[in-house]
Amino acid sequence: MTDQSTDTPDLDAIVIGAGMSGLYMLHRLRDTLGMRALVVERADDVGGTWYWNRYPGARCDSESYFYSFSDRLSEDLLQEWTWSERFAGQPEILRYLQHVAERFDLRRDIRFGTTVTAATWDEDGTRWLVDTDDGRRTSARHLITAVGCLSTTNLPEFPGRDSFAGESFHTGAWPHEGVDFTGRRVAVIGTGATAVQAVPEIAAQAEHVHVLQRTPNYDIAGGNRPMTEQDAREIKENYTDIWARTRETGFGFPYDAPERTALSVGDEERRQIFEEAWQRGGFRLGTTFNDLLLDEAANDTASEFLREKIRERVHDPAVAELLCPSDHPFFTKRPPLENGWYETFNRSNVTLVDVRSNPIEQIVPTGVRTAEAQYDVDTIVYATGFDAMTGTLFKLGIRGADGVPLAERWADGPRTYLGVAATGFPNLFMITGPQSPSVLSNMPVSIEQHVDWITDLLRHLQENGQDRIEPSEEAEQGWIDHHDEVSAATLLPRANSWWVGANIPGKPRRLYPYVGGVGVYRQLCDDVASKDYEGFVTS
Ligand code: N01
Repeated sequence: MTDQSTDTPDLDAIVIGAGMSGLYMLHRLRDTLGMRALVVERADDVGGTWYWNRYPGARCDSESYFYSFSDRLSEDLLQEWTWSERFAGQPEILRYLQHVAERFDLRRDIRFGTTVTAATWDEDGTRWLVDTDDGRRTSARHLITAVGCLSTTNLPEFPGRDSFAGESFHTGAWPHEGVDFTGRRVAVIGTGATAVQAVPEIAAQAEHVHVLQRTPNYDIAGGNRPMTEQDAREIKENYTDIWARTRETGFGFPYDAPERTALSVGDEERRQIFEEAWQRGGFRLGTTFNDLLLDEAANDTASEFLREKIRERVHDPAVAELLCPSDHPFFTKRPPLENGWYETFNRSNVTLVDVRSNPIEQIVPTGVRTAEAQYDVDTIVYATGFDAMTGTLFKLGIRGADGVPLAERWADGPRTYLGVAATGFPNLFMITGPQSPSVLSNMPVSIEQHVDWITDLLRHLQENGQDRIEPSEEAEQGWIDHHDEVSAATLLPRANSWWVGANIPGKPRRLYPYVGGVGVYRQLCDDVASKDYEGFVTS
């Protein structure tokens, strides 16, 4: 039962989530604004996505040296911390975030092991009342969601799912003690970025792995390798330039922005450009030409280059064809980065099962039954993704000024101003919310931009003696129209991706992240701020 008395009546802000965004937000609220703030976190420690996703092979697809806090948090930390690999593994990123929590003494204002069950706007008190599963109600002037974009797991409702007699795991809620696959027969459902990391590791241990694939992806070579002393020295010397680039480019990466179109060069030259980007690894391949996401003919050249790579690497031509995507253009679903994924299908203990033509019908006590066969296994790994962007926001039970739940207000899709605020929900701010660049960017760059922007806005309110702020209907509709227009100019809406909500039955289909680019978005946000927060109504 909820204790209706508030236990800390004079908090300035409640932040939900102690991942990268919640940690930085707390630091800014306390140290920049001198506010009294509390973070509520459902896990028993900091880390967010890096706390939960402990599956074998979990690793970041952004290079470690720019998947971190920038000089905005601490120049000293940047110079002191040395990453061990070009692409950091989950344990190292978690250690980094734990270090940040220690270094800035953040834990004392985080309530761990606590889930928000409701958040109600109190118009008379001009504050949010936040209920948690420990029966407490806590209030604060401002509510800031720092819940991540991929924090509600998607476990498909296969008939008989709970009848399985073996062990089953979702990759996004992996046991802390790990899973020993030695001698086990395993079914992995899904072939997204997570499965692409996990399957090679599982296959190295297990007796046999059946990989159940519905849609093949255009996987890009990861190119992970140890960070050398020279790498680290060069990176640290160049951090000013690196961060400046991440803040200006389309996806928040410090890679050179492409200036050419794919068809402006000859076939041989284009191939060489793709090959060079492929050899260097990571998302560079997506930044080779400036029209890959805009023009189907341009995109086809990259798609075909990647299909050729698959055919070169997978020995069995029939398996190679099954792994070749053909139903969507390159990068209209998030391309996984792979380190040995395709070679895994040359192993004798790995079988690819096409569950597009042969759909999963049922989970049975001994395994997975498809339309054509039954696969008896000891363990099922659900690498089936997330109810992204809105899944967790809706679970918070947020009710705005007119008592309307956020989930109801957004029944036809998210409605935001700049992806950070929403009409009818005063003093609510979403870090990397829907309709902001978020998952179409290197997350830390977008997280820092949002946190810094929210911090400036809160200071503006403090300085002007204002207690309440929300976007006007007109400004919100203007942002939605702009967002939709930019989305429609790209190829992204064509694919059945989680970016458009296609992975969750009944979810409104529209592009959830903003595709206008990190640099453009930053400029738009700065313009709003420079015009006294144009589009917001304050009192
Ligand atoms: O999830 P996904 P993920 N029957 O949704 C399949 C980030 N990430 O966890 O494509 C059969 O991409 C589904 O099939 P289909 C990254 O942004 C980051 O892999 O819908 N199959 C798909 O193959 C990524 O994009 C890092 O046809 C079903 C898979 O399950 C995001 O997380 C590392 C099914 C789900 O793929 C999500 O990746 C890893 C069904 N009923 C992930 N339902 C970093 O680098 C779903 N599938 C930081």
